[in-house]
Amino acid sequence: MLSVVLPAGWTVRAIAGDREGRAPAIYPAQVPGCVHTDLMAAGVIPDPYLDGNEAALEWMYPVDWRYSTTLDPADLELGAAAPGEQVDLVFDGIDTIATVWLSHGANRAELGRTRNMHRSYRFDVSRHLNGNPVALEVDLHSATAYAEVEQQRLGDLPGPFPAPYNFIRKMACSFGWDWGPDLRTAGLWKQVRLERWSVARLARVIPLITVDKVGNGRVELRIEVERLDSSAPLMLTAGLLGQQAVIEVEPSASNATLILDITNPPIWWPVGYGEQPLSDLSLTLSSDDQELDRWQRSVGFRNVELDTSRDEVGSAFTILINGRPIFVKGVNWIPDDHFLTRITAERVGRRLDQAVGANVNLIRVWGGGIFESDDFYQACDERGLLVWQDFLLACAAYPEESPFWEEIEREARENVVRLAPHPSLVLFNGGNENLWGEVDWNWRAALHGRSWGAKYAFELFPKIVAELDPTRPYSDNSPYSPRQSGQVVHPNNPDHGTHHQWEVWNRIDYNAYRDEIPRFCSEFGFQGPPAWRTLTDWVHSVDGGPLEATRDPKSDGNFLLHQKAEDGNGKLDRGLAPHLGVPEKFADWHWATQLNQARAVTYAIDHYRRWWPRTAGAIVWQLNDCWPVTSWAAIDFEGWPKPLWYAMRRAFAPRNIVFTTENGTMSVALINDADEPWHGELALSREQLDGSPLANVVAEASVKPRTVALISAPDDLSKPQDPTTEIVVARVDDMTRVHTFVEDIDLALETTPIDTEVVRTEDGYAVTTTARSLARDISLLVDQAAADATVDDAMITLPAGGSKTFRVRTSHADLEQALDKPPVLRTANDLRRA
Ligand code: BMA
Repeated sequence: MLSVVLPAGWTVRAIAGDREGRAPAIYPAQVPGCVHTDLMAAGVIPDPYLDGNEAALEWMYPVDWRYSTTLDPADLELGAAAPGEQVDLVFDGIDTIATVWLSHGANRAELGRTRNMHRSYRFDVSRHLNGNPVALEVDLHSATAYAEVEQQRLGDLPGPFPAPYNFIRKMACSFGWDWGPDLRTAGLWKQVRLERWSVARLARVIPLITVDKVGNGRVELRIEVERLDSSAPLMLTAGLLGQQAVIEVEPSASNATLILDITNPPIWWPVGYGEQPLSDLSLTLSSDDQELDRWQRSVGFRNVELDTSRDEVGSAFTILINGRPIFVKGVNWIPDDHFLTRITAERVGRRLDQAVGANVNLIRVWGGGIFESDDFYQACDERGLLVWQDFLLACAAYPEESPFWEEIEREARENVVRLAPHPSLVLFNGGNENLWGEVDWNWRAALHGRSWGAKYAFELFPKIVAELDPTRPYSDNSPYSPRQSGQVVHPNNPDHGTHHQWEVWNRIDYNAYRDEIPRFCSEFGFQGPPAWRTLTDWVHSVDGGPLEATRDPKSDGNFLLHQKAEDGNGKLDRGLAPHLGVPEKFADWHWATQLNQARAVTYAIDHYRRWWPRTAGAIVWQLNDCWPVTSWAAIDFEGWPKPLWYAMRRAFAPRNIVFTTENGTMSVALINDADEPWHGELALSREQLDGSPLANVVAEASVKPRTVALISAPDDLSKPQDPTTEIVVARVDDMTRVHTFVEDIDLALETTPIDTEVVRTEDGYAVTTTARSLARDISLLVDQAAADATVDDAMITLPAGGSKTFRVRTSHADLEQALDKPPVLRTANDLRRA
């Protein structure tokens, strides 16, 4: 097999629908790439992420585009197909509705049509290659026009947004989301290759990897070959960890199974449980000692189970790896850039490092995005990040009619096979909020008896997983209640399976997180704006000036364009009011909303962890952003961690101390998610904000590995004389946690409770803060000091007398004056004067 990636030399032009002639010329194009990034590079359109540009690009929705290049056999070292050979033109991904043409002079031949971004396409082009250059054209028809025609033809189906994203197999959030721009890209978003082969090639390789109870590994390789010569003898040879297995493929057969039994292979564990050993698994296809094709992946040995059994509460949802139940500390993942082809392996690696850095052990690839790149899953394998993969249905009813049924089947099959080698992948899930939508969002009336697409979740996907990859568990949807015989349970019932908690954020205060004990909360979250630098670099006021200089930045049109949630700013303010109040000044509001986001989300995480093993997972909505926006993300589009990231890191740390009040009794939960027992002394003190002691108690703390211990506080600790001036402080080892009896707005907080010392260090500064009185959530918003600055911690609460040194790294030597005051150094206290 000779495989050549098509070289540069592509162009793009509008061929229809450009009503005002905005893209009149032929422009250089990148493959992989898209129209938006090409036209941006050519200076035809402005950066869609900047200011109000997104809205000004709607003219692109109805346009048809043509991508062209020349297949020159001389450049491609391919020549013409010899007798007995085949040359295939392979598109790994086309976005989306395309007709592919090859032309010799005036002779134009249609190779085929495509209508699914989530799969690849292969065309036999042997008869078109005669040694002379040939023109390749890919005509991309407007995704909007296609989807609207399908919507008309089949009748509308309910969904959360007006755009008809459910009538085309294209990334749902291409059409905008409540955190994403509506740009509707078109392009060749993955590699295009020519593959020249003879006799046979590997058409499909599925490695099914399991480990038995005593630790022996098995690799079952299910192989399918495509033959040109049905009688040729074919040999398959697999190798792994020094072992080999060989099998002959019967003449005219196209399937074979190879087994490699490996005694005591190194075992792959999720991060926090052990190492992530990976080994190279190789497979060659040969005939008469001549190698025809080769396949190679790095794989790992581990087992996965999903426990959804009935119990006294309802139905569990617990992931077990190598027999060990795991508390999932998860984040939901969306595409890391709306322009997918800019998401380099390096960018993915950085983002996943940030996930691991926040003590996350699972990433959920959400169904409104894509099946991610091979780089993504490989990076998860290497880091021990478990992956939960949604099939790509999100928040809407989907047609079951042709061609959607066939396309969804093809994309599911292709991706289940593609992802099979990755030890990180531990769950396939049938879609996001479809089951829930049908029951709760008035879909039934709109559906008039039609299905919402239930057959995908209940029949097609589980059948495909069972057939192609029975080593991985499947769940019907998120949220869902595992189906038990004779039982009808609401899909979002917290006692059963997975649960999404969106009442908080949309309607009620975050204190309500603790009113329920879900078995597994796979979505919950709270918004906050991006880092100040990201916001002000990307969003200027509609009159062109700095955002913060306008009279009312929160009502500015550009600021609102970068806030996609329904009544998002209203919800932010209503979320702030009972806790921190709503500051007047924009800079204070920005800090307060970031702070409230961090507090709200970690308030939920603390609660979910306290209830382990009844609650077996918490997946925060959301880790990342796809453009500069106010959203639920912990890390903004530019990669700046928001205060939530630091707070989440602490809340997800292997060990944590959580205050909880249940049935009027205050307790301290000691959470030990580590393999070693936790022995220590829990020191509790009730004290004044200025540190004056009121009551003390010391208790022995002994917490078994992977368990939670509850220690109830005696009355003289938990009952304040004056809740507005008193707190309870818990200390174990070097950990300190503070409980307040009232919200900040009612707490007699000092507005300037800390002394600060800034000292220059080799690579930046050491900023030491010492509290004279309770100082809440001390944070250095270092993006506001320098573009290259980082800080090692944030969201630190110090009781009076406490001290903390923050390490700031930067190349700038003139930040002394900036680091000890707002807008860089902030506390929750300073909002009391805002
Ligand atoms: C859930 C998610 C996303 C959405 C988020 C925030 O519905 O599945 O669709 O972005 O809530 O509203």
